[in-house]
Amino acid sequence: MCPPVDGTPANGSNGHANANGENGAPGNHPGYSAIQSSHNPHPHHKSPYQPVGDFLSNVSRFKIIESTLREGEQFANAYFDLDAKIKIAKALDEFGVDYIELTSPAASEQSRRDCEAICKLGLKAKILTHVRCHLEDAKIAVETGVDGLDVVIGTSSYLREHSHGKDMTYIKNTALEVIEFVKSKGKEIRFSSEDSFRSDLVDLLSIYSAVDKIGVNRVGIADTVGCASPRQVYDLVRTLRGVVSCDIETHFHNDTGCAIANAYCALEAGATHIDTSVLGIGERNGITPLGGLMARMLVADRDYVLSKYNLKKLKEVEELVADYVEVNVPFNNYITGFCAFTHKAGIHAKAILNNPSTYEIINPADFGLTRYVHFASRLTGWNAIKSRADQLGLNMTDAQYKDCTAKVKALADVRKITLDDTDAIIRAYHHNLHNEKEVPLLEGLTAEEKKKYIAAEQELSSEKEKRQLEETADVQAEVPANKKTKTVTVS
Ligand code: HCA
Ligand code: CU
Repeated sequence: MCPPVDGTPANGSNGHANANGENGAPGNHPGYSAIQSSHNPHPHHKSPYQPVGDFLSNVSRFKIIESTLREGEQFANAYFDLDAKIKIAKALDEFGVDYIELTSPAASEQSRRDCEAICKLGLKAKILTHVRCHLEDAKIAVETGVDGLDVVIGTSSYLREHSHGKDMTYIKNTALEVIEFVKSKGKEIRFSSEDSFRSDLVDLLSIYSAVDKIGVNRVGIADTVGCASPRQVYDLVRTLRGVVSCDIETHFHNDTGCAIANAYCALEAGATHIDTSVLGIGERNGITPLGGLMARMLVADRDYVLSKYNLKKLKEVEELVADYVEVNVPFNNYITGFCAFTHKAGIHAKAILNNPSTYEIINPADFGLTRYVHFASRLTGWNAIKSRADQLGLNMTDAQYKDCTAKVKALADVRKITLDDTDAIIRAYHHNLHNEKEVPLLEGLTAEEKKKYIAAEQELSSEKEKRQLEETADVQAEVPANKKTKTVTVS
């Protein structure tokens, strides 16, 4: 089901950042202004984005295993002390993730203490810890109070030869031993193969089938090196779905940019659980990002996503983690990137002002965010200027808006202008319509800029431009003749 982009957006802060990545209030965002849609824009209609609803698909009932506190700890910049881990775990719990995965308690003494402390928080999310497929690690893990263990061992020839050096028989026997042990302690257990996509298919299916038979809760597929394409994912998960009856967890690295698409395809093929991390942080360039997955899944099944996850918390969780790992939220981040809901081209702005769903598949209001229209560029159209003038409480005729827009464009050809500049031009233009004593459209231009502006203005006043303006102008609302021909002096 396609998310209807209906309702007017909340007029709150939306994670916009300036070029330095600092958070900026919307009002400080040069060239942009928050807009409210004028009416309920989106009648519910059948959508081309509807998921393929075959019997295998779990697109409408997936679960999230949130691994910021495990995979995320492998991010180059990450260092989480206990206080940070508690804050992040609580924020993820409020967001509504199903599981929180923690670094192995066998990794260090502090990791073990952190694991115990988080288990004692009494969160709604189940707590997992991620351990090597070793009995000794499993013994430490079951004593920490976790709900379950995610165990993993490398199965590709690369890892068998160059990492742990064990053969498939050893791997299978160890897996069975660890699983029996963890089950005997009443804990949930998942068995996963590292580097699944470069492992031998027969090896994989045979070990998954063996662990399924002894009652493992989930098997895991991991694209450890980020090499898999969505089609390969679909094929492998679908094949596995035919071999095991337990749940299927999937873990996708993003080295080749497929982490979200792969997660989605895995669900279509019958996977049940997706590993994520906040902002995608993890080893190298990370894994499926929580926010990006939410964007994808909201479009696929809005009702399910809204019923389970507190999307309005996304920005807060991301900012928390971004602060701890000392990075900026990327400008083009899913949902929370500063331009994720900003519309610029005149044609887009016009349509968005009429009905946001023309150029938006996601309603920012679902995330407590606001859409923006860029009012200050050579691409700005007269509908945007009309809307901005409206916001400023200034009324003009359509012909006057068009003329004023031409002046904004001319100034934007001279230099980069901001929203404040646009506002100043609109105000001055409006003032000049009603007062004999004209004010300059824009203060503070350099001599060079003034020269360029006058030239641009003259070009605009050329016959061709005039004709275009007049053709589109509202005949009943002519720009006063004395105003049309005037070249406005700029101070
Ligand atoms: C790694 C391990 C892992 C494990 C994934 C899983 C991977 O850091 O190499 O447990 O399913 O990517 O293979 O994160
Ligand atoms: Cu990983």
